[in-house]
Amino acid sequence: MKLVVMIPAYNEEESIGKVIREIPREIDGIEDIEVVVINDGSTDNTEKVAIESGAHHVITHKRNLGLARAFKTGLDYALKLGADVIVNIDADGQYNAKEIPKLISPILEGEADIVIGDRQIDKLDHMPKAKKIGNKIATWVTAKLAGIDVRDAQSGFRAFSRKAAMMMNVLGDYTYVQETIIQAANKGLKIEWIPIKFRKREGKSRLIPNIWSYAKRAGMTILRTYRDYHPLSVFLGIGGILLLVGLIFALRVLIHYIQTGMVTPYLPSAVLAVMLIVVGSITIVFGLVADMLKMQRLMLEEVLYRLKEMEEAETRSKSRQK
Ligand SMILES: Nc1nc2c(ncn2[C@@H]2O[C@H](COP(=O)(O)OP(=O)(O)OP(=O)(O)O)[C@@H](O)[C@H]2O)c(=O)[nH]1
Ligand SMILES: [Mg+2]
Repeated sequence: MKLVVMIPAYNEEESIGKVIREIPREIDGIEDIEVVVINDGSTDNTEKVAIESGAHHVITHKRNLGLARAFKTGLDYALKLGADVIVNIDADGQYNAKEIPKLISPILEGEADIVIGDRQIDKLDHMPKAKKIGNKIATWVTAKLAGIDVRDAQSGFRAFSRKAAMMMNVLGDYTYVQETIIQAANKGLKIEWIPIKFRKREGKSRLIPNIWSYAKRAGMTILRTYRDYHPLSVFLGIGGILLLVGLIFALRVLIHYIQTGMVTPYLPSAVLAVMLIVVGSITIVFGLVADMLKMQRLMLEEVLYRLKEMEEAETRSKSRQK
């Protein structure tokens, strides 16, 4: 069994060394452990410190592409290395890598495809109140959209089985955390939650300049992901509401017409009714087309999965021949 620990990092020279040093070098059931740092266009010494601290691979984006893209780079790279289990941990030192054996245990036991560390934010003294509320709302929305039990959607300490990692197609460019949960739920993967420690952040957050910009950008990714998996209900919902409101206006005009034989005083309502009915109907038709596109997407994802499997089998047979 091979474990790859991946660490996306953006200007984390202060903390990345400790994170790497905390990674256990021997774990029961694992023969090989490799550490991959994805240095996302850092302008400090993150790369140098990572190498000096014992990272086996440092992949550098020439410029800052964002956490989600760095996560995708790391996942692809870990799969190319032939990982059986992949752990993602942040570079800011808030998670304790010594908890990796506990995190990967359900995957090694074959009980889960993905394991996510639950920071139990209710119990955290060092997290500001506003951030706690934001975290709770985002977790609740993710749970509703994914339709599964979600304890802490924003946690960056996670383990993936090879199969789960191959199934992830991260499309957002800001954060991957909620998107991967919604995808996993839709693909029928089993997610398990394990309570973990979460330390106070030393230094400023790289990802969250303020809570509103985070909410806006993460919210967009969450909604997009949901739309991609449930286009029919999204467009049918929006179109249905427009159509219903349009019909109510139309009814008002019709009743007046039956009573008086005139439409004129209600002309604005009549125009609005027609507009709403037309836009609502188009939205519903659009939903049907989007549903067909979803089928294409699912098929493409299946093809992508098989391609990754083939690539992986090739890597394994090459490394056996060496
Ligand atoms: N690759 C990459 N990583 C980033 C970027 N921004 C943040 N990160 C990394 O993502 C991890 C989480 O970022 P943080 O800034 O700690 O955000 P957070 O943990 O959600 O929020 P805090 O509670 O403020 O720490 C850290 O390892 C960062 O180095 C980025 O633009 N690119
Ligand atoms: Mg952090």
